[in-house]
Amino acid sequence: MQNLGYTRSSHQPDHFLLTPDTFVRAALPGMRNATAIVHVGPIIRAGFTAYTVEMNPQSIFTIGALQTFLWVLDGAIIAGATRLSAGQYAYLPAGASESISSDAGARVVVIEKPYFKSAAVAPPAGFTGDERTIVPKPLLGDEALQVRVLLPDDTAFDFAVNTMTFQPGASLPMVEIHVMEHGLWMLEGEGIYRLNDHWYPVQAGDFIYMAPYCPQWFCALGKKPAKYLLYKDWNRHPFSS
Ligand code: UGY
Ligand code: MN
Repeated sequence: MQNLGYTRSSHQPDHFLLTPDTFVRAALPGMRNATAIVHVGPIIRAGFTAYTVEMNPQSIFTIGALQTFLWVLDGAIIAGATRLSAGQYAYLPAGASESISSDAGARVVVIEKPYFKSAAVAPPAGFTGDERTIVPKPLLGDEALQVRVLLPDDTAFDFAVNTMTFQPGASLPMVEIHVMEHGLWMLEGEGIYRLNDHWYPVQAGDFIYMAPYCPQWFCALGKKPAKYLLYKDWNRHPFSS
């Protein structure tokens, strides 16, 4: 499968777009019969790791050394006593070691981040959730752009994970430039992502990393909604690092 050296993937100093044709799979320590596609991590000075684990019914891996967020892309996983399927998710605090298996195969997003304590609040406890139970909120009053906030709006959490759903033609209301970094999984649909001075066609299956202060803007194209899962660091003073 070669395409004369062409790919939509692009690696720039303050962002990258990774498309599935360039994904490279390798097991991480502790994984059995599973592989990981590591999208981003501390090697490029990101403050978090983001990877997708591909599982079959014999797969098992352990998470929880760092605080961890899991999102099931498809299939189903078993985390402790809980079965989670597509659109369901889990938050684990640092040290809550958990074995993840799958009875039917799955693809699961894993986000890990060192927890930055705040003197004002106790660290959060672990929990599981289901995106379908989250009431969406229009972004700045735009009904065509709905945000679902997956972690509680609580300063105990030092990061946020949201889904954002854009009707065709809907866009971010401004070019954002901010201190937070992002990891982004395109879940559905397609559109144009502006990252710094590049405009990329993007679609479901793509991953995007945005470094702090990377100019960013998105507009959904096509005939059905575009949706992405978005990580950002949050709720901490800039000296917390
Ligand atoms: O929350 C955010 O920073 C979000 N609006 N950014 C984005 O979608 N690129
Ligand atoms: Mn943003």
